[in-house]
Amino acid sequence: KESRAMMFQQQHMDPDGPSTNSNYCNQMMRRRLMTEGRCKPVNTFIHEPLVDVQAICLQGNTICKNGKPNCHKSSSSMKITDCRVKSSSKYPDCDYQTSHKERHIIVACEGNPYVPVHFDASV
Ligand code: 139
Repeated sequence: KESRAMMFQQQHMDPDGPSTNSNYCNQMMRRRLMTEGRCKPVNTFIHEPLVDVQAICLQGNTICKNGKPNCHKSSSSMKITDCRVKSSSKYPDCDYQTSHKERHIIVACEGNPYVPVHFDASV
C-alpha cells in the first residue's frame, strides 16, 4: 500500500545524511516523528539513493523475522545509521545512541509496485 511505502521513506530514508554529528539520532528521530507518544526503541536510517533501496525488492529473497517470505537482502552493503534508545532515556526526552555502519540490509516489500515497507535487519 502506498502509505506504508511513504511511511518507510519517512522513517528509514536519509540519502543525503548523515551529518557528522553524535546528536544525529536525537534530531532525526524527533524530526521524523518517531518520538510522539513513545520513544521508538530502535530505528535505522539508510544513506543511499532511494532507487538503490527500492531495488533491494528485486534482490535475494529471504524469510523475515516474523516468518513471512517477503524479505529481501541487499546484494551490496549500504551506509546506515542505527539509532537505539539509551536505557537512561525518559519519554518525552528521547535520548538515542548514534552508530554509523556499513552493512547489508534486509527489508520487507509489498504491493504493486513492489516496494520496501518494513526494515527487518542489518547483517
Ligand atoms: P513496522 O511497523 O515493523 O513495519 P518499521 O519497519 O519502521 O515498522 N510488513 C511487515 N512487517 C514485518 N515483517 C514483514 N514481513 C512485513 N511485511 C509487511 C511497517 C509495515 O510493514 C508491514 C507491517 O505490517 C507494517 O504495516 O522491528 C520493529 C521496528 O524496529 C525497526 C524496524 C521496525 O519498524 N528496526 C529494527 C530498525 O529500524 N532497525 C533494526 O536494525 C531493527
